[in-house]
Parts: sequence; C-alpha cells; structure tokens
Amino acid sequence: MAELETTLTELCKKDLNMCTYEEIYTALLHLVEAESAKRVVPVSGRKLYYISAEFLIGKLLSNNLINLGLYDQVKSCLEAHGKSMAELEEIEPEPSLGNGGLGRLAACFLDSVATLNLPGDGIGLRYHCGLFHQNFTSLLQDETPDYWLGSHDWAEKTDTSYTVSLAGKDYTARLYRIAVTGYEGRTNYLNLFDLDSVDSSCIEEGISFDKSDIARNLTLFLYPDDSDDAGRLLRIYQQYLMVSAGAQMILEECTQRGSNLHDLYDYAAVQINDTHPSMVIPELIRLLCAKGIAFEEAVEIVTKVCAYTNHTILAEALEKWPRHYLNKVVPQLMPVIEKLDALVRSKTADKSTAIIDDNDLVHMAHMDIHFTHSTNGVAALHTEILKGSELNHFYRLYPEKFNNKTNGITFRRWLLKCNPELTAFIESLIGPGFKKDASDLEKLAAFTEDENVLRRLAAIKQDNKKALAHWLKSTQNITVNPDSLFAIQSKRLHEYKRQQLNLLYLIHQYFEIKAGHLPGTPLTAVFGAKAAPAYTIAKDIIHALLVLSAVIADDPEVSKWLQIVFIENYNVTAAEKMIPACDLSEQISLASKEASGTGNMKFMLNGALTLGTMDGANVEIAEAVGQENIYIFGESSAQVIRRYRHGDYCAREWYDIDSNIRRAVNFLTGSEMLARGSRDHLGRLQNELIQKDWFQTLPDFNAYLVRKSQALADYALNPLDWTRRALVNISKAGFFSSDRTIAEYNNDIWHLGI
Ligand code: OX2
Repeated sequence: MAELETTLTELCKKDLNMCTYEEIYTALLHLVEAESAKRVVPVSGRKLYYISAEFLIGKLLSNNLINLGLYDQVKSCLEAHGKSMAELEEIEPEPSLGNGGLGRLAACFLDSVATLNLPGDGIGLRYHCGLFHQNFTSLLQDETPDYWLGSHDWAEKTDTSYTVSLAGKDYTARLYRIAVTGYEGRTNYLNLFDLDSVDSSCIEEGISFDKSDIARNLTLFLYPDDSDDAGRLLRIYQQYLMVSAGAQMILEECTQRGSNLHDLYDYAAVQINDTHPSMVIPELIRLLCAKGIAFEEAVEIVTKVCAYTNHTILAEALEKWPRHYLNKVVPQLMPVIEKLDALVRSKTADKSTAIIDDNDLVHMAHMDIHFTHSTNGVAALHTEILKGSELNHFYRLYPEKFNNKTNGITFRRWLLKCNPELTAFIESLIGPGFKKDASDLEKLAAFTEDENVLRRLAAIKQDNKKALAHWLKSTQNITVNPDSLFAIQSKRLHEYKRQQLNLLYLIHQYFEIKAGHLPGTPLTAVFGAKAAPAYTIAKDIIHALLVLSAVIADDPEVSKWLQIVFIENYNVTAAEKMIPACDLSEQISLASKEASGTGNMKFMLNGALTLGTMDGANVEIAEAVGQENIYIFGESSAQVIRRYRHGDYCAREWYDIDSNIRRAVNFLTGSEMLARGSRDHLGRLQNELIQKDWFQTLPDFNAYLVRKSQALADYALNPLDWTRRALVNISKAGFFSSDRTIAEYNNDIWHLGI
C-alpha cells in the first residue's frame, strides 16, 4: 500500500489529502493504463474479432481495478486520506455505447475472453452521444443527447485509420482503443471506429439532427431514429463504416502475423453479433478478391472464419434492407451480395432462404446463415424455436451449423463490483475460488439450513435495500420503504417484455387495497426502462406507470402498501445499485419472445427470487433451482406459438369475460388517471390492450396475479425460508457465468490460440 500511495502521489504531483477527486481519478486512469499495458500478451494462433454495434461496458475504473487486483489497496489508500471510492466513481461518465441485453452481453463476453486468457478483441463504433439520456418531463419520456466523451473517457486515440467508401465518397475511419483486462487475465482491446469530422454541434432540438450530413453526423447516436428513409440509410452507413474498417484491420493484423490470407482461418475467428455487422461477410469477400483470391475460394475462407449469433425471433428485429438502399450506400458490395444470392439459388430451390427476395429486400440473417459455419441461439428454448420454427428451413439445409450457447454474465461486475458485502460473505463461507470458477458457488448448498448464515444473508439484502433507498433519495429525491418487498422490472421497454402486465397488476392491487384486501407485505414496484424514441406505445406505457405512481402516492390509504418507482435514465450504473437490492425479479415476457434475458441471471446471482414465464433462460433457471425456488406462471411457448399460428387471439373476449381485467383496463382512462395524465396516451394504450394486445397480456393476467400474491404472502409469512430459497438461487447461479458461455463458444466455434 505504501508503494501504491507513492505512485499515486507522484502521479498527482501532490499529497493525496490535497487532491480533488478529478485529480485522483486522472491519476488512477494512468495507473490502470500502465498496469493493463503490462498484461498485453503477443497473439499466437487464432484470434477472435467480436463485431457488434453495441458494447454496453459501464463505468470502467472500479471494474478495472478489481480485475487488476488493485481495488482493495486503492480503496484503503483513499480512505486513509479521507476519500471515498463511491464519490470517486461519480466523476466517471458511463460510456453510452449500447441499449440493452445485446450490448451488455458483448461487454460481459470481452471480460470473460480476457479472463480466460484468450486472444480476442471487440470491434464497434465510438458513438459520441450514445443511445440518449432519458428524462421524465410532465410524466412523459423525452430524450436529450448523452454526452459521455471527454477528458474522463478511456478510449485512446490512435494514429491508425482506414479509408471507407460510403455512397462513392471516401471517409477516414480512425481507430480508438479501450484496453480490456481480464480478472487475473490478459489485456485485449475494444476497437472503436469514428470519423474526425463528426460534430455534435449539428444536433438540433432534443436528439434530432440533419440526417443527410454524413461527415458530421455519422457516429453521433447509436440507432438513429429509423422511422424515415434518411434514418434507415444512416444505419447502413454506420454499419458499413464499422465492418469495412473492422475487416481491413483484421486482414492487416493477420497479414502482419504471417497469414497469406488463403490460411486466414488459422489467424482469425469473426463473431457476428446479430445482423448489424452482417455486411462484414461481403466486405471480407470483396477485400480478399481485391488481393487476388478467386471468388469461390474467398467465399469458402469467409464462411470458415465467420460465425453468427441470433438474438431474437421478432420479425421486425431481423434486418431486411431494400436493395436500392444498399445500391446507394455500398454499391461496391452489391455485386458480391448478388453473387452470393445466385449461389444460394443454385444450391436450393427453396426461395424462402434466398438473400434477395422477390420484393428486392436483402435479408441479412439469411446471408449470415448461408455464409458462416455456425448459427447459434442464446438460450436452450430460443435455439429450439429457431430450429423448429423460425429458421426451420435453414435448419433443414444445415443441421450441423445450428448450436446453442446459453448467455452468461460476468460475475466480476455483477457480483464482485456491485455487491461487495455479499461477495465478502460468500468468500468467508467457501473461499475465493468462485471468482474464477463460478461452479464453486454450489458449495453454498451446504449452508441452506444454517440459520446464522441465512440471517446474515438477509441482513446483507437489507443493507443493499437501504443503499438503494439512499441513492434514490440523493439522485431523484424519491423516498422508499426498505422494509417493503422490492420487486424490480428493469430492461428495455417493449410490449413483448410486458411492463404493461405489471401495470395492470398494480392497478388491480390499487383496487384491492382500497377494498380492504391487504397484501401480505407492502410492495415497492421498481422500474427501469428506456423506450425507443419512435416507439409510441412503449412511451404510453411509461406514461401510464408514471401517472399511476402519482395517483398512488397521493392516496394515503394505498400508499402505505404500494409504491411505484420509475428510475429515470436506467443504465449500467443504475443496474448496479438496483440488482443487489432486489427481492423479486420480474421476468414476465410472453413465452417464446425473450430469446434469453440476462437481467434474470444478475438478479438470481444477487439473491432475488424470480417471478417469470417459461421463456428464454428463465427455463434453465427454473431447471437449476427447482420449482419450489422460483415463481413460474403463464402460458407455455408452445401454447403461445399455436395461438399465433391460428391467428385467433381476440383480446376483446378476455376483456369482456373477466371483470378484474375490465376493471384494470378501464381504470387507465378513469378520472384519477386523467386528472394527472394525458387522455391521448392513456386512451391509446387502453385501446391497444382491448383491440390488439399483440403480446397476449390478458390471457396471463390471472396467473400472474395468483403467483405474485403467493410470492408476497411467502415473503411476509416466512422470511427465513425466503432467504433460504434466495441462497439456493445464488448457489445455482454458477452456470450463468459468461466464463462458461465463452468456454463453450471457444470449444465449439472459435478454437482460439490454436
Ligand atoms: C437481446 C434479447 O432480446 C435478449 O433476450 C438477450 O438476452 C440479449 O439480446 C442477449 O442475447 N437486441 N437485443 C436482443 O436481441 C436483439 C436483436
């Protein structure tokens, strides 16, 4: 520690007592950079390139200190000088490079690749304003730019750049690098591309900007609004900038390491994270051909090198671009894509797998499946649905390509970093092995009947709830009761995730409490969710929850028992506070629609019980913990898929038959809600639920009600047993470590370092 103190004092050029947090932060940033650089290992054998439009990496300082083994020393050193780690963390802006599970998964994967000492980098874009900053104004979401770049960000500007041709004009893509150091592992890099000419002064009101001025706007935002042509074109410009610069970098690195490009497979494995980077396939083929390799061989090489991960069965999320968009933005790729399409058509008469369909739409996922050697789903159920229905035509063509890789999370961020008290307690019981080998958590099973252990575990949960309460008070001026049950639903706002089901339940509870039917325990329902700016109904759901929250808060009879808290601008930093404090994890998507979910894993690891449908990875969580340690409800994916196939779901019938449903849905436009909210928004949502309800909320309403009431009663009646079941959940969480997921990708798909 004395040595660390000397180093820090030298870096700050003065006594630590005299330093501002800014100065200490900058000094630590340099210290971490120097330490990370020492762990760069020369690459040998095959190296992974994980290409993704999103890397939701979260704040890096504490995480990097943990991975470098310096966190405890730094913390004590700062404390000795009257400084707190928590305040220091406030200095760092959160890199806003992702929107949800897909981007956070990519970040967890980079951590695990480096922790397992595998050679592997990320490739993405350096968005200046990230997704957006969510604000609640008059109980409605609005969006402002999230300026996260500045003197405190971790990306190193390099002199490396590549020329990328967009709509026939050349642009220079500059490389920025963020070091990714694994836990007691090696240092890899996250490579982010950007144009020097991008200029945030072209942002007008909110997050709108002139979409035609590519040189100035290309990397301003992640997912620019795609409700018009200019927005959709901009996405293609972005995607091509990423994959063209990425492909050039890959070929350059491999050549420098000795590849003659015919043997590219011995040097590179490229993972395509969803369809956003799919153009890397024709781009690599184009570049190999330009270096003198014949088209057929180039196709073979690229197919061997690339692999594709599918993250959704929602049709609207599988990208299909009109041919004329691609003709405009990437004319150099169209001849390659057309040849690939012709190849497919010569191989199979089944038109449904064509790359370019009869309407001149280019199906990116189709290109991925034909011209990569592996297509994986992200949870067992999801992969089965892909094979059996969504991608069945492809599965019949290439059964050997399909495989499952159930998602995982890095325990360094989602336990060690976010829940130090629980981490220390687990370590006191079973030693430190679980930090690198998550299956060690099974050893906790020996303590499930130990009352002292359970009491301590309950006390830790209570501390974390108080910490969340404190954070809510200081950041949003919201007061919550830490003695209530905290049920949390935090994830992107989407109808298939069914925040509206939770909303209807809360309205139902409002009526029940008013009628004197009191629940087992007071409930605090916590939400965190951003809605896509152009997604009207999602924004209506946020509005309804905010209005209901106000209605309840103003009603002293109800507010003793029920509170709704909607956390503004949900992000990784907020998640780190919320997850350790959760009692009940809400995973209530419509069965078959949530490919995996990863929040479900984070909550479980931190000792929450799950209330969920048999969807995504919930199915595997239920198998791991057993039915008695989870609250499962709702229709099965097979039932749901059948209902869609028959096309005979009629929400109105459920509304007409069931008085509880009717009462809750009607309340949306009742006088209490309209006194505070907007008739436009609330009426539209009500109408949607009665007329359409595309994600079948109403058929699951009663089952949800019953299971949730049961959970509340169990929590109140037998708190020790609740904690025992929480411990079972923690002990079974090992499987959901991204170290396990990455080991599987490596064994089955990548074969790195060989
Ligand atoms: C998400 C999926 O919705 C989620 O279920 C999954 O856990 C996550 O990806 C990581 O695999 N955009 N986000 C997703 O899919 C797409 C497309």
